[in-house]
Amino acid sequence: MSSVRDETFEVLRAHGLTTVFGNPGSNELHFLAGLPADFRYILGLHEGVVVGMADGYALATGRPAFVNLHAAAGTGNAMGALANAWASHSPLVISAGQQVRATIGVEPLLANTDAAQLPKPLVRFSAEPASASDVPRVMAQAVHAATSHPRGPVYVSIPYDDWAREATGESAHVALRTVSEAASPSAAQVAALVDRFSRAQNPVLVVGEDIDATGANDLAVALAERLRMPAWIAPSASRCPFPTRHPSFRGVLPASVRGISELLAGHDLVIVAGAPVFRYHQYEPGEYLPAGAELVHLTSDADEAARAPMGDALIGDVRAILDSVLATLSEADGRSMPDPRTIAPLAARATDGTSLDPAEVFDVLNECTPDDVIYVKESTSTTSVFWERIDISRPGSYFFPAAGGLGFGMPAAVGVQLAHPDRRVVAIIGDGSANYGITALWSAATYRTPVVFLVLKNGTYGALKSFAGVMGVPDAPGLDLDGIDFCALAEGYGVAARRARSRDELEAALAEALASDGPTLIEIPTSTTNPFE
Ligand code: TZD
Ligand code: CA
Repeated sequence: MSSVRDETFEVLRAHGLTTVFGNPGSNELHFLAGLPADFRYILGLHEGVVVGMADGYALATGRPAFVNLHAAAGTGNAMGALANAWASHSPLVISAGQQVRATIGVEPLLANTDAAQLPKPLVRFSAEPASASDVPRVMAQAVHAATSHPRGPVYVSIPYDDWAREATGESAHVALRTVSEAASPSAAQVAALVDRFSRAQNPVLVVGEDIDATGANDLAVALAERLRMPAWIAPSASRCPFPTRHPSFRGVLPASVRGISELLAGHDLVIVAGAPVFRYHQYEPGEYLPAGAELVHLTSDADEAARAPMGDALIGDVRAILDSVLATLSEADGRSMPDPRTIAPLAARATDGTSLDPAEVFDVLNECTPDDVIYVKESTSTTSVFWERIDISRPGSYFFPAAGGLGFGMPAAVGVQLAHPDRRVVAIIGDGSANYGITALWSAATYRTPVVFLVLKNGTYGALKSFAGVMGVPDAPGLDLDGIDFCALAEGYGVAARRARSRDELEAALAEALASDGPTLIEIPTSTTNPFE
């Protein structure tokens, strides 16, 4: 007779969920003890790191990732990471241990009181099964909820005395069933889009993370070329859905209402594909759209469609919609391709040999990293200069925290590297951001994931200083963090470390790091840049 635990493993196996990202406690030991040989456990030393690694893994594979957290305290530690996973539609199947069923009511140590409520509203589904025998089915329900569009994290709390209980023996049905989707647009919807796109005199394309997530990057390029229009990445970009050296590419839109309408002035049609409309940040009110412009929004997320303040939305598989439109859309007559951007040569600056300009760091990366490098970035003040300079042309090559929650970068880099052992991951991390996920270094060392961690050390929360200027509040305390030795921290966690104060030192350190089969941290003293310039 099989146990609830055996049948739950069958469900996880059926969905390829044999990697467990976790941090254990007494409630989880019954589940983990004697983990089947076809499963592997990836330990993170803090739950934000556990979920960040799983997020990177899910984003890079395009498949669900399985997480095992410790009850309420562990789930609480993971909430910041869940905010990012929610915004990036990451299919994370999160399980959490719970105290023995009969004791939860009297709240013993490490009971998860009102467990299903705890992770809301950052999960698409949350439950504690009503009985032990229902655990395998609820786990399957969670997987299907996580992977159906718009996809996202889900949560299941399991009392630890459930695992050894006798199963119903009916879980085979649960493990074997599939749930698939058919979200192609109708012929009439495609014809309406084609008509609208063809009538536009001066259209512009805005593409978002779901273009990259569905591998529709080539279709976005084809659409831009067909209509000979400029292309922007939607604000607060968490992925790179458009090749940055394509003649149509203009950059990432600013994350403010006024900033966007000013930049898009003169366009009569804004075509947004695979992004919310829009993920704003700084509050700069104004007109949502420039005068005379209409907006068409293509999205797989019904909530995104519903909450947008302007435009006509079509909900469906964005890749399928673009494919159908391109099948009949004619070339734009009488328009030529936009001129490519010019990338300014490095501003001549007196280098005193003690720090590097972030622009120069990105130029070195363009030169020294392999063509299929994957960047994971969490350095907030360097966003504008990064998008100006970096050369990214392949899908799945860039990840940034989708909700802006710091602590994603270092762990996600480890998860992405685990997902793609054949590609190299370079993590570009601010000296502020590094501290939220620093224990990811231990996981990188332990599982020998050869991530190259670049810590850009400007000694401040640089972006916040710039924000303080924009907001007219210049004297906030707590914006400086001098005196952290990241090389010592890296070595403490078992990661090789170098310091690079000049272009030559950086090139040498990068070459050495890329030749190694283990992780390396390179600390780079950098000058401060303003993301609003
Ligand atoms: N805490 C969390 C979890 N997420 C946040 N986004 C913040 C705090 C606030 N915050 C930002 O939005 S940017 C930033 C903070 C603290 C500064 C990050 O500093 P850094 O990067 O050194 O990583 P820069 O390039 O110096 O800005
Ligand atoms: Ca900094």
